[in-house]
Amino acid sequence: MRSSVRRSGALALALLAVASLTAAMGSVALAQAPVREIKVEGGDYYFKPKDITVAAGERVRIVFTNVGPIAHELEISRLGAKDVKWSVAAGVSVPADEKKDVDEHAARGTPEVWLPRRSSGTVEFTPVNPGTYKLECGIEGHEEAGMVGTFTVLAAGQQPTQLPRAGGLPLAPLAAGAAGLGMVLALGGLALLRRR
Ligand SMILES: [Cu+2]
Repeated sequence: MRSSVRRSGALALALLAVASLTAAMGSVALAQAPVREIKVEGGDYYFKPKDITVAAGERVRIVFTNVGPIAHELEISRLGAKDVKWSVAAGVSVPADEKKDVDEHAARGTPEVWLPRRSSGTVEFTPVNPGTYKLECGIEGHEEAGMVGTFTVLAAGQQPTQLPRAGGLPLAPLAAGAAGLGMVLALGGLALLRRR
């Protein structure tokens, strides 16, 4: 009897240890929720893809590559996104007036990146307002020549189907599962301790 009590106590402690570890793994996975990375190629005068769909509230990173022989922009007008951050690849120089313009757009929640010929850059942001917006190149005459598309924001939690998430693994359900398992294990451990 006595040794079985001791054994169940040890088991309970082991369960609690595994429980907290599992729950911790779950929260780490949640904290590192994947960014939806979308690669867009631009040239004279197109975007490929030209129609993009994401969900409100998810972090989006557009990697824009200008393969053309002249400068191009990628801009999502009136999106009202949160935390817009843009950058260009190392060694790519952006004229001061263009940089100022892109910075001003970012401050207003309009994602934009300006690129000289044959270069690449990124713009990262969190869309919050569902709707369909214009994806365009703001350089004069380019939209009319074909550098235009759509950027659709679905309601939060809706899953765009045409694009895989970066990494391809549905991390959020896995994380929730780990956290749930951690809770079950913790309850089991506590129940065992109480029985002593
Ligand atoms: Cu252009």
